[in-house]
Amino acid sequence: SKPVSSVDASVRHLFDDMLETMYKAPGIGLAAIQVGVERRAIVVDTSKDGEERQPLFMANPEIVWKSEELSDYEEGCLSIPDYYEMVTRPASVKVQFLDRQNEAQELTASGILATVIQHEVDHLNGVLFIDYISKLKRDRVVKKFTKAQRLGKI
Ligand code: GNR
Ligand code: NI
Repeated sequence: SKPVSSVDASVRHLFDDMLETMYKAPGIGLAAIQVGVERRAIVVDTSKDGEERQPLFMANPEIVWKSEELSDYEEGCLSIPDYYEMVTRPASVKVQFLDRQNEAQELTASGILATVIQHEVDHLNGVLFIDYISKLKRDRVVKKFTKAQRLGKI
């Protein structure tokens, strides 16, 4: 995905569309490429059901630091429906980005937020969580979706 030159009204509109799609899914993160837009924009909200929503809007997110400590999460992806697998990633990351107001921000995240930010930044670079699992498991998933597509089920 290509960098956003600046967060203007059109990017804010994209953010709003993405947030609506993410909440509707429902999901806790979404990258623009998942809605067919090749821009470096992601939205994330890891707040729990019933709690106040805490959307994060990030343009040109860049992970500038990763902890040595690792953590395992069972990941899923809206672009790979109904498939979940454990993935090991750095437990904490520092990310720099442009916010909704086009202001440079820096955030240090841990827990599920760190995992989701890494998952979304990967999408911008054409990387999916299944790229971290065994070849045997990945081949099985890719085969299943290739077949579904061939049969017109996707
Ligand atoms: O909704 C999502 N849940 C999730 C759970 C664990 C690790 C990553 C994610 S992101 C995913 C939504 C999605 O596919 N974003 O790209
Ligand atoms: Ni995903």
